[in-house]
Amino acid sequence: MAKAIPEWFRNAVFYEIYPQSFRDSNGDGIGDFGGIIEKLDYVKSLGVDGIWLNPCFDSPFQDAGYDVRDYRRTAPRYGTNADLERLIAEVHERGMRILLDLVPGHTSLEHPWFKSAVSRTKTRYDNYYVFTDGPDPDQDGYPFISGYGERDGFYMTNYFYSQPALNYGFSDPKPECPWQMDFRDERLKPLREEIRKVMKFYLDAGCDGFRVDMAFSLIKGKAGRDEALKELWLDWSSWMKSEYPEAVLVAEGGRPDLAFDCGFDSDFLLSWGSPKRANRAMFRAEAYEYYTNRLKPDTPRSFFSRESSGNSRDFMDEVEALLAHDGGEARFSIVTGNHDVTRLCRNRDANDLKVAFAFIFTMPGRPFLYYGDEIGMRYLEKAGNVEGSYGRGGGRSPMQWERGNKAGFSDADPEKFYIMPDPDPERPCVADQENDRDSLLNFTRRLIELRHAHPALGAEGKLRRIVSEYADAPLVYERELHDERFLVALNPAAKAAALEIALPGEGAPEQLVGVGEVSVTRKLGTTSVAMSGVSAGVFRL
Ligand code: ISL
Ligand code: CA
Repeated sequence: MAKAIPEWFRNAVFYEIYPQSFRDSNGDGIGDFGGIIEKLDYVKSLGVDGIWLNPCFDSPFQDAGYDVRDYRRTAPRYGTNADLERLIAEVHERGMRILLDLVPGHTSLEHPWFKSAVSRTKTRYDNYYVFTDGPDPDQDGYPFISGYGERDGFYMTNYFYSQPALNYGFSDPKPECPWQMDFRDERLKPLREEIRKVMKFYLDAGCDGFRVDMAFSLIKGKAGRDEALKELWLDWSSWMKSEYPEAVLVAEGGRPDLAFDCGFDSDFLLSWGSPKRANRAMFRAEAYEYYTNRLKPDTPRSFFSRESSGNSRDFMDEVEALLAHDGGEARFSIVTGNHDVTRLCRNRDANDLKVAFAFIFTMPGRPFLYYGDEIGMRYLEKAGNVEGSYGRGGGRSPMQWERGNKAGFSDADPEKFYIMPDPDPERPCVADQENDRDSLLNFTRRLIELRHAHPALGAEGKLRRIVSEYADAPLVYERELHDERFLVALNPAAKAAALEIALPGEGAPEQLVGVGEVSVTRKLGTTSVAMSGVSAGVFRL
């Protein structure tokens, strides 16, 4: 069974920092630990409780660091291990927490384990990766790379060709494929132990847990795979929870129900995890264009769009099912975006974003804010491929702190920046938005502040759906905890909306935050909600 969530995590809000793009402190054009430290007061000013830092480990950077060469050493371009410890200490000094990115599914080709495993000689690392027993034609549909290294066999990849899959075994090994080892095979234990020690290494260095990359990719197979994953993850998670009761694990799994059973404290509600992913995608903030671009043309678009032809019902159905599964603990995370998807800002202006944020920050769970989304940073279509970003580079551009061609990101010549900055001189920046009461930045701060001031609006408040069934109508829900009740009304569509809802009580409730015009009037047992196009309101009942 899953262990309880630590107290600090109960109502936590996170900020995702992509280290190479946040702030460069030594003028080489690449963000670093020192740069993040310089900006921690800003991060704190957002009101967030924790940071998720993307991989910062030694790597040949063929997938921006998701190809680890040495789990125990930070990438020199970000700083030393001691610098990381200093960052952790500075985060703690400000009363925040920090999650590192654990990548247990694969390493880079340059990891010593792989170099040893792929060599001609037999070594203790031979079973660390999935290799065929020779130039075996029966690869059982798995992705293998042939013709690399001296070993008489092919290696399985987990993502790019440069990310060989670590071997946690198969849930349903096939006798005709002897290279498929049973996930309980004793010979696989040393790798599990190594990864446990990597977690211990960083927990001892002070980090507060991990975001776990591709958490459910570890065990291969079809039949019985979920059960095998539970066994694997409960082993690690229960060890972690008993040794480090304050630490948390957040899965990148897209399946919060499975993640709960595995002992994770949360999982991202990602578009790709769900059997109904089209539904998630058309509603979710995170990735809808990314997916709709690949879906059939008649697929409904995101609910959060001005034509608002998507509906919110399927997503809310799924959220309710998840809440039922985890007993109301809401072990899922809705994100504004991440380093893999198009930025939410694409095809939306600041008001559209405010409506979407009003949703994300008043829903159950533990939301994650992707760096730069709080100022509406744009998705750069022309970013090109940088360190294996391929289609994803547009959302990884340098953080825009101030005006000017360097944007306060670095002292280096912008030509030397790690990745292309937004070329538009009118691009949004922190400095401008700090001074504007109505900016997206200050709106985001108010939402996060409200969430903390009123736990009913936060992770574990009860969610009661009032309206979610229409394709082009508002989404209205109530949040409640102890003696506090709030009404949230969202109308992302361009056209105004008016509806009557069943909500006991009299008088006009107090509006705490909003965008556009939303009025709620209650008379003789009927509540009328009138909303302008592109509007949102949070009301105290
Ligand atoms: O990147 C995606 C789409 O372009 C996602 O579907 C991605 O495959 C999925 O989110 C897994 O991503 C994670 O592992 C990858 C790494 O490249 C991603 O950056 C990371 O978030 C391999 O480690
Ligand atoms: Ca630097």
